[in-house]
This record gives sequence, structure tokens and C-alpha cells, in this order.
Amino acid sequence: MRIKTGSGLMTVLMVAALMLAACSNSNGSSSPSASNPEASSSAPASESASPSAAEQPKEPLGKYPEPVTVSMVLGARTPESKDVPSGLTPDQNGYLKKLKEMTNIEVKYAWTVPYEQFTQKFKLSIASGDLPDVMWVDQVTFEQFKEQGILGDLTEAYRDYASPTIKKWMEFDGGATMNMMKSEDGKLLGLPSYSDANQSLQTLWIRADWLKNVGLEAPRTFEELEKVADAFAHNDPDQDGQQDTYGLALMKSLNFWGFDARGFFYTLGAYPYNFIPGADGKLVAGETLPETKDALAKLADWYKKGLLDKEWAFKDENKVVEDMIAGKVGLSFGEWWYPNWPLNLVKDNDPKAEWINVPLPSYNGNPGKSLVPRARLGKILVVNKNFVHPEAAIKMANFYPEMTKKEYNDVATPANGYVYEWYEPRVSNPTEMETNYIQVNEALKANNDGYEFENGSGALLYETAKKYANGDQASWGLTFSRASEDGGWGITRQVRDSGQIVRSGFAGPPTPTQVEKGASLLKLTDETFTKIIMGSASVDEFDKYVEDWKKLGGNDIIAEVNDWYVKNPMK
Ligand SMILES: [Ca+2]
Repeated sequence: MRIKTGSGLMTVLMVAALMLAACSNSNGSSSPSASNPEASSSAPASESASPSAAEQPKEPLGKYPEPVTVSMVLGARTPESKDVPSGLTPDQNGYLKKLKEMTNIEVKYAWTVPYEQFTQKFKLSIASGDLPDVMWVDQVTFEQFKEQGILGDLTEAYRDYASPTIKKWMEFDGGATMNMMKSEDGKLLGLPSYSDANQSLQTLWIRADWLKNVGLEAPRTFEELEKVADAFAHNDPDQDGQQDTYGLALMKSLNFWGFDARGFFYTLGAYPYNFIPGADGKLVAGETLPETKDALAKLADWYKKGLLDKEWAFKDENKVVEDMIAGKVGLSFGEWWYPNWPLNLVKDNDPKAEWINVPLPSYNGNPGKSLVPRARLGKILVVNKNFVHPEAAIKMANFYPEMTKKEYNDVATPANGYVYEWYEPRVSNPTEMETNYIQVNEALKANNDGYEFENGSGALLYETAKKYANGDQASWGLTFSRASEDGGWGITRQVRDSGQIVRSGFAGPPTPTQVEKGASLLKLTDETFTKIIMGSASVDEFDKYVEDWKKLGGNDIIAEVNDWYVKNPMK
């Protein structure tokens, strides 16, 4: 155990820790600080002499003997629950009262504003240099603060105080996201909230009842996929005697969050809109590669053959979803969550509709590999370098998951003034999807109603899956997205475990050239790709596009993302 002797930690706790370290740690090299005169002299004698203080262990939710004030700022969302007592203000939040009771941490807001005004107000604080002790920031702000040397070191506070739960969450992706929060000399400058990047993995959703009607199997190759799309467009898969269906759901943005072309591109080994490691280890822009040209040629061919909706370039996600619900399309690339929306609505509208989920087909003998982003990063917990209690920030992060435990279910309610929307930092649980999946399937196989689920959402999912097994169709969406072995998450984790994925390499904030020219380059990309697919530009326009893209800022962006990549290598 190494003991920090720098500024700020010379408190009662520190002294307690030093004494503990001196007592319990026989590794002589690691405890010179225990006898460091600076350490003992900088702590007020009256406090350090207190026996109760000396017994303070480094506990994730350990209570300070004296109140510790933490300044923060808040953009307060309107609470979702109508049960929150009217007139309650953020400083009266039940979570803050409980935090004080449990840890003696007293949050004081320098200011609070409605959520919509936060960014503007916070910019003013940054400009004036008047920053609070603990902050919950986005990645752009994090990088800016890091650059400006504003951030305090959380390395030891994390090591000594992070709860087993928080540590488990941080280690879930092998520490990859947390490593992005480190300074070049390895100091931890932020605690990230992130979700499982595999949630972005692309699979293929197909109407199995239509497959049966046209006499085909679920496609395993691109050629088979094309046959299915052709049959869905031309062979009356819904058997109503009308030519009223098309082959593949596709919305106007090729790179979106659903019903877009990502899965099609990935099937063909093309990764436009992403930076992926090239043959020489450097990152390359997927939109400039020959695989993307090939995929665009295929899409143009599908369009020409009538496998795509003629109107696809004018349809947003809502229009495409309308088509799915109306039974006009039975094939869509997408993520694990589709059954929960909108496929459940398709079934509501047509009880015969039966959806299955399969991995991306292979192409030219190569398995389809979905892109998985390097990170799905949310907010980041940081402390001001002038803040003397960085461990208090870690305790505050430990506190929220603690409050989600069963024993607090009846206490931490909106009616009691507990407003989760106002409590920061709220680090999200990246393991929830996978843990729930594993535990629910264990419980289902053992038919064990007494199973101790780690998450409340796991218990709920188990109940829902049982209802579905007993014939409740309304429970299909939740069950088939999150629990079924052949459903959304079931197939996603199968693909994950098979290793048939490609990781994007860049997960930094927008680079300077991206900020300046990214939007116009994106417009160039979208317009060119759309024209090629619609046949109003030839596929060979692609070569000219690549030249233009690079000249108009793309080359600078590639250089910048590689600069970031060198500093943030993938393990
Ligand atoms: Ca028809």
C-alpha cells in the first residue's frame, strides 16, 4: 500500500489511514509515509489524537467524523415521477440527506438551473474559473479540463475507496473505458459511466412466418440473404395476393440507431462512418475503403432490382417503423432491443408475425463481422484539483448503487423526496444486461422462484419471462430482447463470444477538424452514397468522393484521430 503525502489528504482520515497502514502493512517499502513528519504535522493534533478517528478504515461509505462539504453545480431535470412532493428543491433531495446521514458528506450547490440551461451556465463558470469541487461532465468537457490541468488525481481515492460494485463495473470491459480517463503519466482523472459496447452490435431480424411462406431458410450467406430479400419483395410473403411488400427495411440515414444500413455494410466487411485499425495498425476511415464502394454497388443493385423501398431516401425511422407494423417489410438489420420496440407492435397488429434473430451472414466465405464501438461512454465523475477530499467523490459514486439495494426500496421513493434525476454522480451499471441474462436463464432452468437476483431489473425480467412461457404475448418483447437464448441479447452475446466483431479505434471527443469540417464532410458522404444507391450517380463516383473527402479535411481528421489513438492505444 502506498500512501499519498501530497496536498489535501492530510486529514483525520489520512492520519487514520497512515496509522492503519503502519499497523497492518508489513511491507516496509510501502509505508515510509507513516513516519513522514510532514504527514503528521499537517494534521490538526486535536483531531488526529481522537481514538475514534484513528479507527476510521478506508471504507467505501465510511462516515467522516466531521461533516465534509462538497460544492457542486446542477442542471436539474424535471422529475419523471408525479409523486415527488411539490416545491421540493434539489438541495432538499432525499438522496443528499441520506448521503449526509451515512457518510457526513454535505453537498452544497453553488448554483442549480433547469437542465436545459446547464450547458450555458456551466460555460460561464468555466470561463470565470470558478469551478466546484466535484463535477459530472461530458467527454468534451473532460478533455478540455484535462488539457487545462484542472482535474484532481483520483488514482488512490479509487483504489482505496471504490466499492466492490463500482470496481466490478469499471473492470467489466477489462478497464478499457477507465483507461481512457488516464493522464499520459497514468493518473486516473475521471470515473466513467459507460454501457456495454456490445449493445451496439448489429444482427439481422427476419419474419420467420414469411420465410416459411416463401419456402426459404434463415440466410447464412449474403447470396442467401439476397434471395430472401428478393422473395420478400416479389413472392407475396404475406400471401394476400398483392405486390405490397419490399425486401429490406432502410431509413434515409445510412448510419443511424436503427433501421439503417450499418448491418448491410458490416456484412460486406465495410465500416463507413468509423475509424478502424488498418493493415499497418494505424486507424483508417471506413468510408474511404474499397469494401465500402463494393457495398454501395450492392445496395445500388438491390435498389435497381426492387429489393429496397423506392422511397427509402425520404423515410425517417418512424415511417420505416410504420411500414414494419403495416406488414410491408420483414427484414431489418438492427440491435438486440427490436422485440421491445417495434417488433412487439408488428405482432400486436398481426398475431401470425413471428420474428427471429440471426448473426450477420457471411460474404465470400468470410463471416459477417459487426462493428462494436470502442466505448459507449456517458458522463464522467471528476474532481477539482484544489479539492482536498477526492475520496469523497468516490464515496458519492459508491452511494447511489448502495441505495438501489432492496433494503432501501421502501425508503428511497419519490414520495419520500428521493429524486434520482438530481443525484450526481450516478454511474451506470454496464454489467446489468449480461448479469440479468445469465441469472434469469439460470433461474428459469432451475425453475427457482426464490433466486437472489443481483438487480431488481433481473427479478422483473424473470417474472416477465415466466409470464411469456405461460402464454402471455404481451411479455414477448421484453423476454425476447433480453432473456431468450435465440433472442436479441442471446444472439448478440453469441456473436460476441465467437469473436466475429471489429472494434472501432477512435473514441475521443471530436477533433478540431471534425468540429470545423465534420458536418460538411458528413453531408458529402451521405449525399454521394445516397446518389450511388439511387442510381443517379455511378458507383465510380466513389473514387472522386474519396479524393474530395480527404482534400476537404478528411486527411487532417485521420491524422488527428491517429494522434489520439497513439495516446490511447487499444489493449
Ligand atoms: Ca403481398
